[in-house]
Amino acid sequence: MANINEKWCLESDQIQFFHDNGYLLIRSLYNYEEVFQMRGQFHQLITQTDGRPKNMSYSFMDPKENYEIDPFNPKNVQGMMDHVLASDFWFDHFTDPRVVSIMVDLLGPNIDFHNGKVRNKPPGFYSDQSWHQDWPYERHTKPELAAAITYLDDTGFESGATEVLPESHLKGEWDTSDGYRIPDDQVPLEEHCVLSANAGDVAIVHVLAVHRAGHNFTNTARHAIINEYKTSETIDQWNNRCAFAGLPLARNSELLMPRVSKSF
Ligand SMILES: O=C(O)CCC(=O)C(=O)O
Repeated sequence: MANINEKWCLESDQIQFFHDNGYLLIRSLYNYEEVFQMRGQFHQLITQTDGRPKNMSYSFMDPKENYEIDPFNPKNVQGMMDHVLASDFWFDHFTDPRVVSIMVDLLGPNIDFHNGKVRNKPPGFYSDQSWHQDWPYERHTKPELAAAITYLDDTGFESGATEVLPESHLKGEWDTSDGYRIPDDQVPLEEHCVLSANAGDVAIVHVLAVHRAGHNFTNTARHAIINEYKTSETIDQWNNRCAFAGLPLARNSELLMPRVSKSF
């Protein structure tokens, strides 16, 4: 359990790696007990889908032929928007001092929340979002945003690991086929990197980094939470109406949010 004063400082080589490559995989940010608790809370989130705040939304994946339903995710929940409204636990998750201080290290001293969502890969999940940058989905005056992907399961290549193209964030906005998708032939496959993650790892992805979700060829669902953060200096041009959008989380490198449920 972390308190407001407990910052997580990245090593200088981790900060440099993020600036050079546009992503960073942080191993075991959450320990075994924290992952156990988070998975319990997450199980409630994806099984108790009724009676939630109206602004929260769920999407469900049709069961895939030749794949089993994972009993942990019996409704095949594929995605959620604004899960941060679900409870104090999830509020404390996106305001976790460790994650906010990581964003201070990587983006700058003044950090706001951008939005929160769930991205699952049920058995047989096929990722049709393709290679993309998050930028066209969340335009601002400056590309000073990053996503923190918290993995709740071990997620390897066969099971839908996130894939990234190192250094792609240094090349500005990439051409797309439809405003969002970057054609496969623009992304040199020998250069991309598979982020094989363990439960409790967190990947940070720069808003301009070219990346994609992998497919899940296994009978076990993979679950992840994506919270996004921005500097206070960059101004929303996308019309962000997501829950807690723009909530100030750090100013002059000082963290602002108290713990609510004392879970993180
Ligand atoms: O789920 C993943 O592995 C990546 C998700 C992603 O690319 C996105 O939501 O923009």
